[in-house]
Amino acid sequence: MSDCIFCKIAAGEIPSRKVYEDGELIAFHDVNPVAPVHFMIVPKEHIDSLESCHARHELLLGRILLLVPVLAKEQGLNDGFKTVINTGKGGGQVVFHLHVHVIGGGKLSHV
Ligand code: IU
Repeated sequence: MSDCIFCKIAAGEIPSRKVYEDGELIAFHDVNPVAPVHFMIVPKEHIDSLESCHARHELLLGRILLLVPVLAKEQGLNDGFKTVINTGKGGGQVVFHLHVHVIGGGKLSHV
């Protein structure tokens, strides 16, 4: 999507503090972190939200979730972390390109 900020970040058109990249996924630090470590994992394919995922995204979603603990460890989160997917306006989603937040390194709210 041409007007999607995360598509532009994924395409390298807008800079980000990248923590990981492969052919399908990119991970970068949140510009407005809510904890000492706060990054997100984003598919390069534009998918609006978790609600827009289909069976064909099963492998992609699995890859994202399996990458979470790997990158969390690399970012020094050895004592656990929180993983959040905001979905839809009612779920607090602001950027409508699927992303998984990984948050840790400080005192976190429950849920
Ligand atoms: P949400 O799950 O859609 O509510 O979260 C969007 C996040 O994207 C939010 O934490 C923003 O700080 C973050 N973000 C960013 O890291 N870089 C950007 O250019 C923009 C938003 I716009």
